[in-house]
Amino acid sequence: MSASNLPAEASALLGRLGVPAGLVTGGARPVASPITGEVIAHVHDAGPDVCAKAIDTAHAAFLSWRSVPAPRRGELVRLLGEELRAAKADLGLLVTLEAGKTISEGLGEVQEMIDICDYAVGLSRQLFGLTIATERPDHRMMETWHPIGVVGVISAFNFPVAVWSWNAALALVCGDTVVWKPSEKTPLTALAVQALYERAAKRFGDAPAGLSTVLIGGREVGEALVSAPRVRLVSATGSTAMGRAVAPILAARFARALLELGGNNAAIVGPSADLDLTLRGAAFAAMGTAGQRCTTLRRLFVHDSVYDVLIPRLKAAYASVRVGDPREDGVLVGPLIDAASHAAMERALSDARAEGGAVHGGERVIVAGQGVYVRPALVEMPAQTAVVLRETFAPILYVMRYTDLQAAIDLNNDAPQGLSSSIFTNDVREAERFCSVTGSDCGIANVNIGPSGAEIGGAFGGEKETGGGREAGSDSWKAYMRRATNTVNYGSSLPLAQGVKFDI
Ligand code: UN1
Repeated sequence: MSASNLPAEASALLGRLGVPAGLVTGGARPVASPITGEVIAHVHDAGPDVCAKAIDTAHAAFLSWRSVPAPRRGELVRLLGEELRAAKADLGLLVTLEAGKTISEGLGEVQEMIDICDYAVGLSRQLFGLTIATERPDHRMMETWHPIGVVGVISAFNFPVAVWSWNAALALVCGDTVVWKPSEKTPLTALAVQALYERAAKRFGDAPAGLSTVLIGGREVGEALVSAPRVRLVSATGSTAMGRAVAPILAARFARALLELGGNNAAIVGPSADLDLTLRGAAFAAMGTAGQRCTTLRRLFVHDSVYDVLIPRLKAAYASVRVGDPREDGVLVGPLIDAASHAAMERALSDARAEGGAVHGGERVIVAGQGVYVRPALVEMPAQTAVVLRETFAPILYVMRYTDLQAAIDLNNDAPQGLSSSIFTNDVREAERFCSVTGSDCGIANVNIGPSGAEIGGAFGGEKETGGGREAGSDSWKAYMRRATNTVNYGSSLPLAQGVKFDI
């Protein structure tokens, strides 16, 4: 572990990123870095009054922002993208300090923010609806997309800044305003992003106050957002348990929910797979980000004919991958976020043993203060038992043999969640089968790449207990707008639809 002074490093970064010192000192909420467990800042929780005021201000901002032409709204997001480009190194390093990602992954996360800003700028000139053939003469039917209102964003520790940007960049060009509750584990990166947003807003000139706000705090802040009548859409990323708490409250008040919940992602390795490529793809997807992505590869089904070639090589990669301080060159696996996550990993490994699994790795390897470092675990399972079907947010890969492709696809689909999935194969029939109607039931189904590391151009999200939401690219923007169907009569008679007569 390299010698360093994390609190000083964090405070220098926060200063460079423009976060006022008063926001990160003197508060009641300590913020620990998973690198050593050291407390690196103390932030202030937003009380109920601050939350209520932020939502009111966001609503007032919406009333003017909705009338700003969308391409002009895009200009604000363009400026935000510029600020992110200029601050990429500092913000990426802050992600490393606060979330424990490797330097490359911290930078990658900020790059994902830049990408979505670019995407949203283009989108700001493409928010179009359809014109539809009408059955009535001298009529025109069309649809118009309008801003929806205040969007609440609840994000998780593992993508502490990118998830906000997927939502905020789209919401802002769509004419909405944004109130963000980041994970209580990662408030510093959120405050830094807010500072960058404020720089962009200042350069923009006439952005209404409260267009984008961050509220630091625990569960009560999330509850304030979810239950506020003025928050018309809540985009929430986190556990399925969190989604189960959030969804009924939104449903009861007919607000929109965009849920990005658990994932228990699988990959199938067919007999024809390129095993070099599979090895790298599986290793990154399973061990990258210390197994703490929603899209992390957690289940690997390997065809009997290649199992004894691939798995020894994968085990060797597990045994040799460098675990350690995520700031060090060559380290590919950083710390777990906290001791609770380590406890969950230990429980899962013990259950796996009890269910007949052979565990390779998984032991705690470095003790750096309170920092929790583990060697990723590869677990050979005799079958898809209960523990395999349970998402454990830690670097555990369950490996199983299969002989029949459809049986492997069924196993892929047996998980209660449906986020991401992959097949490694050079057989076009297998690849197409996997992507077809009888293939993977997940929101993401890949061929010859792992299930993680999606780019922003596609819609991101999944089915079943993953929550069904889609964010980022494709037509995900529609979740942030309301659709009006307009029928315009430019004639002088009034023919009724379906031939109904009503002559007075
Ligand atoms: C998440 O883990 O919450 O596809 C999102 C990926 C990233 C996003 C992960 N682009 O792995």
